[in-house]
Amino acid sequence: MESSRTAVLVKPDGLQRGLIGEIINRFEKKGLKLVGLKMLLMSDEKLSDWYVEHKDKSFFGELKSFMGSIPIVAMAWEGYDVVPVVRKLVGTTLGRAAEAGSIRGDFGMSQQYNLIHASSNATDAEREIAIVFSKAELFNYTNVMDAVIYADYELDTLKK
Ligand code: FUP
Repeated sequence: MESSRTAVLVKPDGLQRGLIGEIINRFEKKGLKLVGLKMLLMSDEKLSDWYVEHKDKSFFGELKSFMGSIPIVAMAWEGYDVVPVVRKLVGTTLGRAAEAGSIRGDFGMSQQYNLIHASSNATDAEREIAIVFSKAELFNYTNVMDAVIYADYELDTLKK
């Protein structure tokens, strides 16, 4: 896999818990590049698109109502293999079972209140980024730190 983008949402519980800075800090320290950042209240329509894979599940309505209860913070991150890298930093769905060292593992106890969303795969990432960001809200720039984060042969892949 090469350089790509992934979508992250800090959910209402993450905002209430004061974890925005901590979460951004972890992704920055890992060596990922922030290419989009905004705060928004997710509409029911956006949430229905976002969680389309869960539309027939019993928890769909409750999940949407939780996610639309107060604003969330949306981010787009870029990097080599960024989708699986971010999923690993986020941890598995159930906070109380998530790996220590992951965001959910370090800060969460719940299934629904699991603080953060991260795209599952490249197709979902593209779809999710388009739900919350316009083209003008996504940025292309050179991260000078990439020169010490990646080896030359990895940088060559990133530039393609
Ligand atoms: P994840 O990919 O880890 O974010 O988790 P899923 O796509 O499996 O689930 C999406 C969201 O639905 C999770 F953040 C938690 C929530 N959920 C519930 O609220 N109740 C359930 O029974 C299962 C999932």
